[in-house]
Amino acid sequence: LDVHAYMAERIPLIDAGIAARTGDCVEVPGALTGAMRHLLFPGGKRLRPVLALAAAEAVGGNPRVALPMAVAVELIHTYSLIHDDLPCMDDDATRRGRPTVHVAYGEATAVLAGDALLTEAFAVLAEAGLERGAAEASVRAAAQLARAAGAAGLVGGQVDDLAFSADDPDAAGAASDSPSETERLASIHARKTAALFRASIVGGAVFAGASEAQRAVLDEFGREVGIAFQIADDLLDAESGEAASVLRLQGADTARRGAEELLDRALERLEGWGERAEPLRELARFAVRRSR
Ligand code: GRG
Repeated sequence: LDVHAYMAERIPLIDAGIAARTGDCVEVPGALTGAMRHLLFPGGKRLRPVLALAAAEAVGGNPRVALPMAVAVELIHTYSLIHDDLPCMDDDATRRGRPTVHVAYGEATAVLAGDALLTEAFAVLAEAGLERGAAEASVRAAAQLARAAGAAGLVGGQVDDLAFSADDPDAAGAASDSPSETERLASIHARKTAALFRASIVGGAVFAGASEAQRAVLDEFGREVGIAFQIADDLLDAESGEAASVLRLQGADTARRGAEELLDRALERLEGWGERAEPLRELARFAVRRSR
């Protein structure tokens, strides 16, 4: 399976789904719509939404049924990037070679565009439940996504990461029994990055009717692939001369080996899932071994 061809085939469906939720609308101020779409079109790799569709396939479903999950997760991912770039966070002027949202639209509109994308993600899931009679899947997917995005997931991971990057153990709530630096970073990766991978994959499969056992396997698979992806991302940052938190704790070779071990473990979990899980396996390999 050619993973690039697979992605090229699926991304137009995802893009159409995102465009349908973020188009011009008389009730929405034009500048807000522009700010919401700024990082969505052109977008990034669309890795999380493609994973959602592949997870639906892996449990025998039509990938299209997972489209609400794919759209919701990309909206959340995009909101997190907009807020991460803000002056009060990473203070980045460019992302993917273009001005960040606050540079293009002003800080207040960037904050509000993030808020609107976060809210819209849950509207997508709730409405999918109403429109398709997929109420249970929609509630289950929304619950997982809310946990992944909230205080115990993305937001909490970001809080701890800001403290970690500032190297301020007190701000991270360090106590005499505080975890080692390695555990601290692993926990940040698990919440800041892997939680959203888990939600994409489990949520996509949920819309295709995944069983409890399948959901449990995919949850672990998503966790391992998500952490390995983050390590690989840190290594790519380091190669391009940026600060990489993982390299504060271990050498690049050790980190690379760790990512490969996580990937192997994740792939082993899908042994016996057959040909229909091949896109999910290939996407996992791509996430961890890509060159950018
Ligand atoms: C939640 C308030 C709040 C702020 C945002 C989690 C987070 C906090 C920001 C995300 C920024 C970041 C560097 C997260 C780590 C995960 C990561 C490497 C994201 C980049 O993902 P890609 O490579 O991005 O999939 P593209 O550009 O392809 O969409």
